[in-house]
Amino acid sequence: MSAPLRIDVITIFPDYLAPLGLSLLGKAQREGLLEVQVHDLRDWTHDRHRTVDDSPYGGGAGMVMRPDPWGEALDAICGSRPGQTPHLIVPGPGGDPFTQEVATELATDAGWLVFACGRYEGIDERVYDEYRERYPLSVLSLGDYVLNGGEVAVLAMTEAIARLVPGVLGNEASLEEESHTGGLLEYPVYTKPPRWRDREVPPVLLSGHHGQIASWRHAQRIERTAARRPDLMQAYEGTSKD
Ligand code: JDK
Repeated sequence: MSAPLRIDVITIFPDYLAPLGLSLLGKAQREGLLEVQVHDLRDWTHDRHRTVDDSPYGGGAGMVMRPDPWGEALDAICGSRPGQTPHLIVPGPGGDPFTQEVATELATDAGWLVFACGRYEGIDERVYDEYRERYPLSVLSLGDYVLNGGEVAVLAMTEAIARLVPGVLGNEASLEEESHTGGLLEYPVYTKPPRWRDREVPPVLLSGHHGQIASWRHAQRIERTAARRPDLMQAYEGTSKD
């Protein structure tokens, strides 16, 4: 067995990350395929109120995370494994898009990921400047909407990355099939009963004609992609697969 994927998360809301211990990711941790450690940023403050934020220089609404607790936390955590280098990931609404391709790269290339969860209006820019010089650092966005902090983004990214680690999904055939998606949306799926509230399963799926089933599914994928994702459809037509 290969070395486990190691994930550290730094947050002011450690309880927010509790779901990482559930379901498939919890099982992967118990099986030693994955190691997740969640850290409270306030453990690296020194004042009575464990302050992590202050008002923005230059004015404006809201608060900004101070660089000093982040510096101490990142030095301690990123330096905790001699001879190993983490890939730092900071979720942010202005980051590069987090895509399946990025998930695959992070699951494959990096053995150690450190996620830094901002809150308020974000983290003092000097933290990015400092740690970009020391480690590979990616600012990544889940999508074009504004969350209240990085925690939900870390849950989504961690799930997308960890399920790509060999042995975590528990069904390598599903991943195999996923890697052949070829830029189209998925076909609809059905199971028993064959009639539910007067709604029939498409008869071709009950026919046993594997060739016809495959072409019906392909046609469904084209139809859905054209209707819902013109961006993907254009790219697909560009590849001249059809
Ligand atoms: C991390 C703090 C909240 C609120 C400023 C941004 C344009 C200016 C940050 N995909 C995605 N969406 N949201 C996040 C994310 C939000 C975060 C943090 C990740 C840390 N916040 C926040 C407001 C602003 N505002 C939109 C105008 C910045 C990731």
